[in-house]
Amino acid sequence: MVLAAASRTLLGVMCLGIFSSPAFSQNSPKEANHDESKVPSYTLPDPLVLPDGKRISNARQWRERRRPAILKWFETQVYGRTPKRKVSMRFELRESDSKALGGLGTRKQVSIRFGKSDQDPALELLMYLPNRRSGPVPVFLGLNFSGNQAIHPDPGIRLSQSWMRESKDGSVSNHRATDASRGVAAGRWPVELILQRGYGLVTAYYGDLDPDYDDGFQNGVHPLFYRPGQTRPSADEWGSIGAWAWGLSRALDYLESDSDVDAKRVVVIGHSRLGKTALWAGAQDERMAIVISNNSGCGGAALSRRQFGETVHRINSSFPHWFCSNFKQYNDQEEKLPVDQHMLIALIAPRPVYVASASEDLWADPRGEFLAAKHASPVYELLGTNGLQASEMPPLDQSIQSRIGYHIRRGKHDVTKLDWEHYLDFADKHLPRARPLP
Ligand code: GTR
Repeated sequence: MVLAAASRTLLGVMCLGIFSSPAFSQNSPKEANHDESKVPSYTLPDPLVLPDGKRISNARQWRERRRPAILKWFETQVYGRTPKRKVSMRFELRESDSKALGGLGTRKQVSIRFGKSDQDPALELLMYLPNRRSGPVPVFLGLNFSGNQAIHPDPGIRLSQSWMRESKDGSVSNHRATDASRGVAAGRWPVELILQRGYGLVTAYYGDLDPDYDDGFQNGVHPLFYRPGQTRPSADEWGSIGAWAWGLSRALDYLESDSDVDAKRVVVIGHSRLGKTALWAGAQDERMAIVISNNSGCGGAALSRRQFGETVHRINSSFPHWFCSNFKQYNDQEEKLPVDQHMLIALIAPRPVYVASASEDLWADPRGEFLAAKHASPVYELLGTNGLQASEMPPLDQSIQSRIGYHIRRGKHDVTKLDWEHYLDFADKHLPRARPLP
């Protein structure tokens, strides 16, 4: 049984010499498997066992020995190291309206400008804060796929000026968003509901940080960090997911300076590739209070070793720029990965984390997402809280609200109102109490 097999310890793989002659798989990825009976038997690395076989038995050992080692594996083998160096950053309030959405909220738009020149990239934040508030508010913070103007038809939202993938419906023309894109993604962002529940929403277009195509990292924020003579990240340095996650941390830097926001109660959320990004951001940046992964799949919440739906080889072929180059060593060799994605979730411990799947989203391996959440739980328990309190996947649409939350929604790869309702309940339950509303 997978659960039993998965709880065994992987020894030997941690031995450093194992990658001395990496066998890169150059051929095209195998046909995707969507048949549970064809999932290979696999053994997961145990997050609580050191490479020398010693068991981690207290929070201090986790904190000082095991956690840094796991983080380092993800940095050097999966997403790539995020530069530690700081770049210059300026915050500019571009616009605000205290009577947005018929008076329900305040809209603010803030540019975070990186680097010294106006040609350098900027992250354009769109914020809605509930007007019914009694002090700094908790917020949901998430990147969006199609520009801020796509998340709501509110005509006050500034139209994104960043590069976007061409689209046939007229919402993008010459790689720039048009007015036709206003509100096209509104179904994924129930702004009014979020405000009515007492939370703010902060979002930004992910392409502001790094346009989502493989250009050898010549645009976006990567070049800001190149050493003299460097022209692209080295094999263990960040790819696009790393840059998007870095941007979430810079948004949080801004939020720490905004007295309308309670920066200790920021819930980071992302869907799909941006769900991978949210998990990686929350693993690295412990200021993020809660992390929510919506249908994040391969390289997100799903266990790589199951090879169900999208695989490491497939994702590295379709999106060669998302992860670090070292990750390609594991194409068709998932068993050689020193980590698996349950350990990414464990890096967030003991902070609350929520993993959500969708029943028709087999590409993202719902069961693999559930199992990763489950196998992160021993770390939560070691740290004195609960993990995912379920031994089997719950019925469709029902939410488990333990310290690791989980649901599998009926339907497709998407973010819906039902997902948000569960996330809002989760935030209500796990964030330190907000002040009562006036
Ligand atoms: C798919 C990709 C997934 C997921 C998704 C998305 O094409 O295979 O890993 O990230 O895109 O982000 O929409």
